[in-house]
Order: sequence, then structure tokens, then C-alpha cells
Amino acid sequence: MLPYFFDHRHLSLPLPSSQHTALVEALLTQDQAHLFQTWPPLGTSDNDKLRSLSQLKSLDTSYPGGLVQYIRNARKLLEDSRTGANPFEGCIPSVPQGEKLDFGSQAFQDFENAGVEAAADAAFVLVAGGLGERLGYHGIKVALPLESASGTCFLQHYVESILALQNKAAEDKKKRVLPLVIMTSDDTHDRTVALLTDHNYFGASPDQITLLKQEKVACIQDNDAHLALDPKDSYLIQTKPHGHGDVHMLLHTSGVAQQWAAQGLKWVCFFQDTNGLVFRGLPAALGVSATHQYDINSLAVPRRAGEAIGAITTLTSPSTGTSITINVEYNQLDPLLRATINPDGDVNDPETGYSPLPGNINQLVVSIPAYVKELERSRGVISEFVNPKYADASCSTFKSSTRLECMMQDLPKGMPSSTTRVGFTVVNQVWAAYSPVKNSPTDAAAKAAAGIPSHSATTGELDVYHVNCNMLKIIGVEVASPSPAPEFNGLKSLEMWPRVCWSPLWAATFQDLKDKIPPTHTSSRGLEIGKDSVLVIKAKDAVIKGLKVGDGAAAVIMESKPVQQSGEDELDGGGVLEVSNEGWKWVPLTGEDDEDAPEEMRIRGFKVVKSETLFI
Ligand code: UGB
Repeated sequence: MLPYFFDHRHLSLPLPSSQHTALVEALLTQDQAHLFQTWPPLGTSDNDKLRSLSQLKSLDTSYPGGLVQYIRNARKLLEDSRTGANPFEGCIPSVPQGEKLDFGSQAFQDFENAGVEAAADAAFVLVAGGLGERLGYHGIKVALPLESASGTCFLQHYVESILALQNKAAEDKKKRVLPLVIMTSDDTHDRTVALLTDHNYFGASPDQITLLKQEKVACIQDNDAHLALDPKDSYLIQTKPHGHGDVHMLLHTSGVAQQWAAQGLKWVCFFQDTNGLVFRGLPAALGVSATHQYDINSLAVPRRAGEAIGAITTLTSPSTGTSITINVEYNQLDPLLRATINPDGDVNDPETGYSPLPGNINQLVVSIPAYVKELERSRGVISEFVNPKYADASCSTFKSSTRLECMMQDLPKGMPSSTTRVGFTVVNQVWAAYSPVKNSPTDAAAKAAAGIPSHSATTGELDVYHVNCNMLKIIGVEVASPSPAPEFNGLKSLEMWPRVCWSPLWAATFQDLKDKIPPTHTSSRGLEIGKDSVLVIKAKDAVIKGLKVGDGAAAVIMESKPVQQSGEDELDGGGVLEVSNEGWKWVPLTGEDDEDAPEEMRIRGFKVVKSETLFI
């Protein structure tokens, strides 16, 4: 029997459906009567009451097992948290074994070539539901420019990187469209759709890209898992994001993962929104997965102690002898290490200057058959956790409401450790694989001052030039050394490599670079990059046979034709097109003159002043 305040006769409107009644009854059995207790009497605020029911219904349907299951899970996890249960109880952490590759080494390039082959059967998933509060940017992060030289945004860069791999597969007669799923949220969905449609899906076909929107979950106000009402609207439950782990549930409930398996796709590559270097390492990681037949492979980098990235760790149970290799999240790592193998906790190895544990950068390559099996078992709900901020020492009240969360990298936790092949691929040079845009200028400067990578919009851009110049150097192009950068947004001691960038459709791998910049008979490659110069390559089929961009000069290659001085004979050692002009400068923003600078420029701390450009 429902209490009077919920009886539909008192509501004076028919309840939307019998399902709503059943849901309310179920919630009452879970001690959630407070949700309805403040409702005014019969015939008043009926629209608000219907709003409330409609929200409850949608929270119920978007969580596997419904709200009742959510409340039960919350009670269990809150009890574990209150009593200080250690999720890694009895486990001894150790440094896992895996592939460790120097960027651009022969081994790296061999794995990259193997990865290009494997990519013919790969799907891609971008998790882009996060709002970027830490960054303090008001737009969606995937619309930010990856770098200012070309102005290409993150999403365009990702789509073109996938199309580049797809084109290579087509060359090998494996014609298939490589699917991309983007997980969005209410915060990012509409603007992601608009970004794609305004730019014709950046050259992808519209049905190649699927958007799956994650829903928020109900907040919880106390250890008994009473759902929290929104302080601003007592008819609604307060909601917060459930975390990037939602991606697995959505790939399951949408049937997308199962479709991929049915189509014979073999690999799914997950990546996050603002690591612009992801596709510098991902093909090699795919190659490692294919070579070692890993079910799960994390692309990783060396990690500085205290950095807000998880650590790939092997956990062994001394009682059973079983081990599992998983991510230990940054907030759990220090206590785990202190309680087990190192009383100093999360500290760097004095010899290397890095934590001995590789850093998780949330770029995963997962075997689709193993993935689908796990989704069927778990319904895509992977290891949840709760992280309440307690208001008192006895952990009986919260400072503010909390909610259950989940992380995409926790996927292996539910998989059978005896049969699941979990590995990792470390790219030894962090600058080559990981430089996310996560922190506001103020936080970034504080991190840099503390000796921790700043992960700012400034470094995100400068690292693109760093890696590109080094890729060119590795294949034998002469590239001038970097110059000290002016101070940008309080970040000191930065290096500015020549601003070189290209579309992934021009080159996505080392082999592409070798093909597009062939050797000449006088030098190892027909390209020379001067100090503080700029080279932007937009034309996807341009072959550079003789080009020297002089110190401080700027050139943009627009046309897909051989680049060299016309009318001269390359065999005579001529044919080199020399660019000499005033070029472009990266100039710090100054308070007075640049007050109106757009937000994406302000978070970088510089503007690009273009004096002269040679368009080729
Ligand atoms: N994201 C969503 O799509 N939905 C959400 O609800 C939340 C996030 P953060 P975080 O490599 O730098 C992760 O907030 O969670 C997307 C790993 O846990 O930037 O603090 C969001 O849009 C950590 O181990 O990162 O830390 C973004 O694309 C380490 O790998 C992505 O999820 C760290 O990332 C990550 O969200 C890192």
C-alpha cells in the first residue's frame, strides 16, 4: 500500500504508467520515502510530481538492474568505505612485465607496421563525456585546437587518424569502414553532434561514427544510501557523472560491441579526449596486441610519482599465488605502497627519476572476442567504487553527496585472471605518447613548479611540435634544435621546437614519413627544417623531394604535388626550394592588449602572429 502522499487519487492525475507505480513501491521498500515526503497535498504541483516520476524512471532504466540495484550496490560499497576495507587487501604489488619501446626504434617501427595491418580489423572508441572542469574551458574539449599552427581540432585529428589507417587497409585490399564510437554526456552531446555535422564528419561517412550518450547517476546523501534530493529542486534527485567506465555498459546495451564481433572485427582501441599524441603510440600498441595476442593491452608511459595518472601494477595474492595486472588509480596507489612494499609510498626511483610502475594513460587495446564475452557476463557494469568525503572522524556523515563511479581501465578486474592475457606497451619517451590538455593555467603552473608535468593546453601544443620534429629526425631529416620559449601562462623553461605539423592523412606512421620524404642522392632526406621555422602540411599526397625551410621562415604545403624548386634537376643536387621569409611567432598574451583573446588562446597563453608565409 502506497502512503497517502503518493496515492494517485491524491495526485489528482493518473500516474504515467503502472511501471512508475512499481518503481515507487520498490523505492519505498528500499527506505526512500523521504523522496516523496515533502510533496504538497492533493491536486497541487502535479506537474512537478510528474517531473519527479519521469526522472526516477529514467535513472532506473539507464542503470543495469535499475535504481534498486544501484542502492544495494551503494550500501555495500559505502559500508566497505566506512570501515576502511582495503580493495587490495592481502595483495602485494609489483612491477609488471611488458613491452617497453623506445619511440621510433626499429622494434617500435616493426610493431607499428604490424599494428597498421591489425588496424584493418579495428574499431575505435573515444570517451568524451567529461566536461573539463579542471581545464576551466567552457566549450567541449574535442573542439579545441590540437595545435595553433594548423588550427586542426582534436576531433578532426582523431577522425583523420582513423581514416588514414582505413586507407592503408584498403591499399591491402581489405576494404572496410573502421567504426568510431564517441561516448558523450548531457554536457557534451549536442556540441559534439554540431561539431561533426558542421564539418561533414571530418571526411568520415556519417554512419561510420556512432554517438552513445552516458547518463548521470543518482547522488547519495548518507551511509544508508538514501538518494539525495537536488538542493535547488526538491522534486529532482541530484545527479553526477558515473565515470568513463560507462562506456562498457553502453557498448553492451547498444549492441554495438556484439555487432563488431559479428562483423569479424578483432580489436577495439579506447582513448580519451585530449591526448593529441595518442595516435603516435596506438598503432605500435595494436601491433604488440596482435603479436602477443593480448586480450587487454594498456598503452603506458613512465610516470612521475604524484602525477594524476594511475599505475599499471601486478597484484599477487600470497595465499593463492594468483596475480592480476591492473591499473591502481592515483589516489589509491600511495596507501597501497605504504602498506606493503615501500614505507615511503608513491616515490620516484632515484636512478630513473620516475615511479617504478608504468603510468596508465587510458589508451587500451582490447580483443573484441574476449571483450564481448566479458560484456555478456557483466552486462558492461565493471568494478564500481565510491569516494565519499566524510565530515567527521567516525565517517558517519558526508561533506556533500556522493555517487558510485566506474573507470574504463578497470575492465580486467572482472575477467578471469587465469585465462585473460593482460599486457602493456610502454613508450619510454613520455613526450612521444602522452601530453593531455587537462589543467587550468593556474593549476598547471603550480604543478610545473612542483616538478610534476603540467598537462596544460600550452604543453599539449608544444609537445606536438616536439614529437613531430623528432619523428623527422629519426628518419634522417635535418631539424634545427629547439629554442627556449618565452614564459607562457607562468610556465617557465619550456622548449619550442620548430612548429611542424601535418595531417594524419599525409603521414600516420614512420613508414609514411619515409615514403613522403624520400632520400635524395645528396642527403638522407629532401627536407631541412630551420630554427624557429614553421611547416604545415595540409596536402595529403604531397611528396617532399627538396625543401629547406630557413630559420624563422614559414611555409604551408597546400597542393598534392612534388615539392621542390621547379625547373631544376634534382640529380644535379639542385631542385631544393628554399623558403626565407619573416615567418610566424608565438607571442605571450599580455594582460592589457589581449583581454578579448578567445578562451582557447588564453588557456595556452600565447597568440600566433603570422608575418609572412609561403604557400606551396
Ligand atoms: N570521461 C567521460 O567520458 N565520462 C566521465 O564521466 C568522465 C570522464 P579525466 P581521470 O591518463 O590522464 C583518467 O577526468 O578520470 C572522459 C584515468 O582514470 O580527464 O582523472 C573524459 O572526457 C587515470 O588513470 O581523467 O583519469 C576524458 O576523455 C589516467 O589514465 C577521459 O574520460 C588519466 O585519465 C578521462 O577523464 C590520464
